[in-house]
Amino acid sequence: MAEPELGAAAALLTEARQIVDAELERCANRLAAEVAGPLGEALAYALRSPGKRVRPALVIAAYRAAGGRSDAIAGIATAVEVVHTYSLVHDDLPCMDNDDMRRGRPTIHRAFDPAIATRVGYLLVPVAAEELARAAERLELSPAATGALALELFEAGGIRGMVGGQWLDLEAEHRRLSMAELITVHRGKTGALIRAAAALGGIAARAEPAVLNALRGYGEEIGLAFQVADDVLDATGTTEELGKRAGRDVALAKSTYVSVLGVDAARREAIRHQELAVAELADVSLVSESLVALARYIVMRPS
Ligand code: GRG
Repeated sequence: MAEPELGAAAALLTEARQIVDAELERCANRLAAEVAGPLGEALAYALRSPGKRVRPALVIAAYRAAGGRSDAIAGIATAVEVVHTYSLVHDDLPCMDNDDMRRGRPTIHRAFDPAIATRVGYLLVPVAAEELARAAERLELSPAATGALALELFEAGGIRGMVGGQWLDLEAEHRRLSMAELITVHRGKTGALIRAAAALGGIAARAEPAVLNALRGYGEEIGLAFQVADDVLDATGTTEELGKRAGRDVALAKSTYVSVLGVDAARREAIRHQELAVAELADVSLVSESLVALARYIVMRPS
C-alpha cells in the first residue's frame, strides 16, 4: 500500500467502517431484542460481521463529491451494506456456493443452520429499506428523491441486478462462458450494487443529472473492476488473506475473468475499468480524490 492513493482509500474505508459499524450495531441490538432465540442471535451475528465496507465508502465519497455535507448519509451507506450483507448470507448457503467461511468467521449456516441463514437473508431485506427511508427523512429529501433512492437500491438488488446476476451465475456453473456472458453475469451480480452505491451518494446530495450519470458510469466501471480483481484474488490469494476459502471458482467449475483471460490479462482488464471509471468523473469535471483513490484500491486491494 505504498501509493498515496491507497493511503487515502484506507483512511476513507476506516472512516466508513466507524460510521457504518455504529449503525449496524444499533440494528443488531434492536433485532436481537425483538427476535427471540437463535434467529435473533443470527441476525446480530450477520450484521456484526467485519467486511471491508467498500460500498459504504463509495456512498460517502460520491455524496461528498456531489456537494453533500450531512452526517445522515450514514443511514444510506448502512442500507447498502445491509443489502450486501444479506446477499453474502444467501450466496454462502449450501444450495448456492456452499461456503463455510466468510469474513474470517464461520458462515451463518455453519454457525447456526441453513434454515436460520435463509431467514436471516430475507429478514434483512426490509431492514435495508427502513434504514434508507429513515436516512432520507433525516436528509430532508423530497418524496421524489426518496423514491429515486429506493428505486436505485432495490432495482440494483433485484432481478435486473444482483438477484438476476446470481441466477445467471448459478445456471452457468460447469459451463464455459464467453466474455460477453461473463460481463452480463457480473454486471448484475456484483456490479449493480456497486454502481448503485455511487449513484445513491449522488441522489442524496441532490446532484444535477449530468453529475449523477457520471457517478453511475463511474460505479458501473468500478463494479466490473471489482469483480475482475475478486476473480484474480480467488486464484492467487490464500484463505487466511481473503477471510474466505480461496480457489472456490475452480472448485465450483465457474467461468471467471481468470479462466477466460488468464491472471495477467485479467489484472490489465481491471486497470482498464479503473481508468474508464476515473474518465467518467473527468468528463463532467467532478474532482474527487476519494473516488479516484477508491477506484485504485478496488483493483489493488489485498483481500
Ligand atoms: C436474499 C433477496 C436475496 C438475494 C440474494 C445470493 C444473492 C441474492 C446474490 C449474490 C451476490 C453476491 C454475493 C455477489 C458477490 C459480490 C462480491 C464480489 C462480494 C465480495 O465483496 P467484498 O469483497 O466483501 O466487498 P466484504 O466481506 O469485504 O464486504
